[in-house]
Amino acid sequence: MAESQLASLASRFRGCLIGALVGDCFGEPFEFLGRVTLESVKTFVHHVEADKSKKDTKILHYTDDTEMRLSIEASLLKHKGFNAEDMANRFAKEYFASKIDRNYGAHVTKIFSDWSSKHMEDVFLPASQQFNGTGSYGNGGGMRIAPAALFMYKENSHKLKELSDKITRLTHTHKLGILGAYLQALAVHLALNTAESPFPTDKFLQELTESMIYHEEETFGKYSQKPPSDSLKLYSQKLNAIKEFLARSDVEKKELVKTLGHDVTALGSIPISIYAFLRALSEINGLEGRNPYERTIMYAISLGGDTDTIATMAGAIAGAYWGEEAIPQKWQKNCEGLSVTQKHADNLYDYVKKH
Ligand code: AR6
Ligand code: MG
Repeated sequence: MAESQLASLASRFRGCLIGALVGDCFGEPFEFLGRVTLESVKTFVHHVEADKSKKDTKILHYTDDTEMRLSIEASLLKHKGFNAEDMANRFAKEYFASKIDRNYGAHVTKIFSDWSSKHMEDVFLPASQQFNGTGSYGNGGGMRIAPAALFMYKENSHKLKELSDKITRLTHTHKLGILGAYLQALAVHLALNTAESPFPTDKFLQELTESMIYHEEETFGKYSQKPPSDSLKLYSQKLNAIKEFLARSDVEKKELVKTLGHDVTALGSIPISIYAFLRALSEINGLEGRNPYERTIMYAISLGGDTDTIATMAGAIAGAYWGEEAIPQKWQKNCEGLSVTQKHADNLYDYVKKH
């Protein structure tokens, strides 16, 4: 696909969800490995792209990021909107039914047990009791939120936030967990709605930053919860740092990770995912001949840390802009869950077209 040619909306719906799936499956083998380099990611990708007849080419499994995303899609489609009990049931059912270790966050599974073992009058209660009542600020809200942006394609950002917040609060009630999921949802929503080429980076960052400043003031002015200690405590500050990094050509991985993070927290992973998408709009040394979607995934994984989740979030944004055609067939075919992901993307597209 020529980089200047924009994909159709149907292709972008597929691109977003398949883009997220591939990021999760490709990122999983690298999750919290001590030393991840661009070279090791390239070796892995070459292996995936090698002839399938080779015995050692295995299907790549998805993790909790995708398992929960699929439940959100199925629930939104079934109920034509948010239904808390149904979504919670699906989250728990998939977790307990899975024969594969999907590598869930250490605390979130307690919520699934609470839903299953107690008669829950209020499905939001167990999440609010996590971490001594402060709630989780893990990146579990952001990792799975892309379908909310598709579902709200025609709606404004306030409606998107309402849906994103409800979905996130089922498991994450800390303000940073909720705000981070919304930031990721908004990034996907803006990418999906961007009809300009080349991609308008400054406008995109400005819209994200303005929205974060607005909601951060609203949130931290009203509530007593304080952000965890970190050098940059707010999403808007990290978005400003992204702008500065993009203006420079000499940014080392160490500096990026120190400033933006690459861990399991929402604040420590959603900004670097957005950065990976934006950085990959331009050529990257060592990734010559790769298209911007491929660059996004390979570069995101090379940043290390929580690689499956960072690559899934970056991949959802990239796929929503570049469309399905930008994702190599060989990459797609090696991922578990491709056909259900395609079906959900098509059904969400049909739903949005009719409503
Ligand atoms: N205080 C201290 N630590 C916290 C807090 C808090 N309030 N909130 C989160 N953490 P969890 P998730 C830390 O269990 O967000 C998978 O690998 C704590 O170390 O709510 O759904 C996925 O692929 C906690 O164990 O789950 C994602 O990468 C961790 O954040 C990630 O895990 C995760 O929070 C998603 O995890
Ligand atoms: Mg992860």
